[in-house]
Amino acid sequence: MNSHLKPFEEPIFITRPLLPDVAEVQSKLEDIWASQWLTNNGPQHIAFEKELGNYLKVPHLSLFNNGTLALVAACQSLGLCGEVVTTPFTFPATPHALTWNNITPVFCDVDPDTMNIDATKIESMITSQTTGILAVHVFGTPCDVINIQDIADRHGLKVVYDAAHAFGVEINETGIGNFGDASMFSFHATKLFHTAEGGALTFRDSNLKTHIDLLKNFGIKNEEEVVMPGINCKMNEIQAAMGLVVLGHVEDEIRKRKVLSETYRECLRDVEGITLLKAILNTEGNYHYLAVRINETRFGCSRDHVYDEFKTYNVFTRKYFYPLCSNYHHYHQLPSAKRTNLPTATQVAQEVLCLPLYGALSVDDVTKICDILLSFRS
Ligand code: T4K
Repeated sequence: MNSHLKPFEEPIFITRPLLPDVAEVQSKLEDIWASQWLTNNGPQHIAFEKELGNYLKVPHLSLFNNGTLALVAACQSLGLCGEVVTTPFTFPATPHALTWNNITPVFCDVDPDTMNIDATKIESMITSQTTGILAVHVFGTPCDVINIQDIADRHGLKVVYDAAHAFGVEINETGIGNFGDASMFSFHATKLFHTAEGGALTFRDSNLKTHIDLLKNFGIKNEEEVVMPGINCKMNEIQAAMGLVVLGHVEDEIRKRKVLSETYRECLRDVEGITLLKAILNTEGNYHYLAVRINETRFGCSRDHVYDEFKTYNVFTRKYFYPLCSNYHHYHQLPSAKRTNLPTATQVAQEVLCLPLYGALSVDDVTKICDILLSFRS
């Protein structure tokens, strides 16, 4: 430990939830109590669905109790089956959503700059069994949506985006939820915008909204008709009320994170062996994560050493997403999971570290985190 740098007195986590004044939530809870309506498309749900659709600039949106089940429902509603091409550099929910639909994930390598699925390699992974592409906007950086759609159109495939990290991201002022056949957003407590737990699907096709709204409520059309074997993954009134409150503060949170992200960039810009994600042209980012790549040889120590050493300073970074999903024991036998098929993803997963980023941090905190990081160089 460097004698000039003292550990933080309180732990600094990778993130902390955006928590507005509890009085604001209390007031919404009083409305819920007065209505005696706790779930099943109540007034909070109706209001939140509308406000969120406007915020995300999407024509159709359906709320869910979490992002994972939203993804499972999207794959099922679009009729995906057989094989779906996806990325190994993601949270387990992405390939698991395929497995829960009896679909085989086919892992495609990633782009070294964006860490998203490499659109130039997708076609080589397509077989006669392929029905779709499930891509992830990792850390909020948009995928190559134009080329992915082009490949899908030429091969008759559906496109689903896991947009869990991409809340509020826009490409040329178009909400990211307008691309592909459906996009999933996660509103977990660790997300930039949250409803404690929760999620949403967005899509352009209004028929899909009708189908998905039935699917998430057991397939119940009315008191006497059940039209499909649906499931229960509805968002309840308390989650929706939380969403309405938090939505009013999310712009402020993004502004704060932007300042902190710029501080990180300023401090780490010219450091040998540290690479920050590049800004993408015509894209409005959301400053959700601060991911760096650490090249062991050039920086002087490994990502894992940095991760361990940070703990001694009470700083808890995360190795999102190590190990690769393709290395999980239930996927590693798949032909596409071979390391030789995934050289870039394998390297990225060894090098990426997410540093703490949330609105309640101060610029001084971030400067100190960077000083600590730089002190690890040998
Ligand atoms: N697709 C992608 C690409 C995703 O990243 C995710 C979720 C999903 C799909 C699935 O969406 P959901 O079904 O969850 O809606 C966290 C989250 O649990 C997970 O939602 C998220 N991705 C993932 C990236 O991060 P962990 O295992 O890192 O969470 P945990 O509990 O270790 O929390 C991290 C830190 O956050 C804690 O050390 C402290 C802080 N924290 C956490 C919670 C839960 C708080 O301060 N308060 C809290 O309430 O997975």
